[in-house]
Amino acid sequence: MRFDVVTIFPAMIQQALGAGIVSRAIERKTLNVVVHDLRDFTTDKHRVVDDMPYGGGPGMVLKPEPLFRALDAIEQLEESRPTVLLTSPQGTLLTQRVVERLGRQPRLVLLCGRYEGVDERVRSRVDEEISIGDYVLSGGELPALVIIDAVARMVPGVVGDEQSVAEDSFGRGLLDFPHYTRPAEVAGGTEGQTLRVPDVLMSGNHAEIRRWRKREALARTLARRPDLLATAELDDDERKLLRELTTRRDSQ
Ligand code: 9D3
Repeated sequence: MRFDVVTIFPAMIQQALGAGIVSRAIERKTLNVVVHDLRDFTTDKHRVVDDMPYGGGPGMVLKPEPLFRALDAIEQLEESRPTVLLTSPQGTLLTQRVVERLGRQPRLVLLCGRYEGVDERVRSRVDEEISIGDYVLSGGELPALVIIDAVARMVPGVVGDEQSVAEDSFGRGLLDFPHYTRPAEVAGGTEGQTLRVPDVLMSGNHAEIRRWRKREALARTLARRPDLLATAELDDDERKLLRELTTRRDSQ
């Protein structure tokens, strides 16, 4: 899969792509990420990418021509027409469902917004606007990195363990169960308490462990993100466990 990123902070993207799972996939050529400096597509001496808003008001707006020139250049680079995304607070909220849909595209162009936004006419070349959540960021670079990370994980071979991608609890719409590693007992709780690993995880009874994990994942989802249960894909066993969790009056 190929990503082309257009930004006024290319170093911010390059730096973040230099470490981690995505970096390894780029080295293996499973992924290709090309970062383009928007200023390289200006034609004036001062490489100006922004200007004041027509109609007045605070802040600056990204000018349309450098973005159009960048898109023209990127579209020339390969045969197929890429899907063009614009990071924007007005966009479709990024969810795992959206991530899976984007992961089926062979080529994505990410235009990183900045300042108060981009000239509205740029949207005539954009297939979809994406927001990563309802909070205010300084620009679209971190959202672009979030999109690349999440979407790249959908590409076969990017994450070493295909099983873990398939089983990722979020993929089925539930929160994760609790995880433990050695030692079985550790000091460091509040008031000098020793903290233990639940016995079931050391029992070697894999059927029981599976059931405990299902119950914990459901209990957590119920407590923290009950909204997810409306759309989660539950098997018969999980539906039964959930009924038990919701009808138990003595819980908490
Ligand atoms: C006063 C109106 N603001 C829009 C909600 C102005 C504004 C805030 C932040 C305009 C641009 C930005 C910069 N943010 C992004 O470009 C952005 C973003 C975000 O702020 N939050 C979540 N996802 C995204 S994707 C791009």
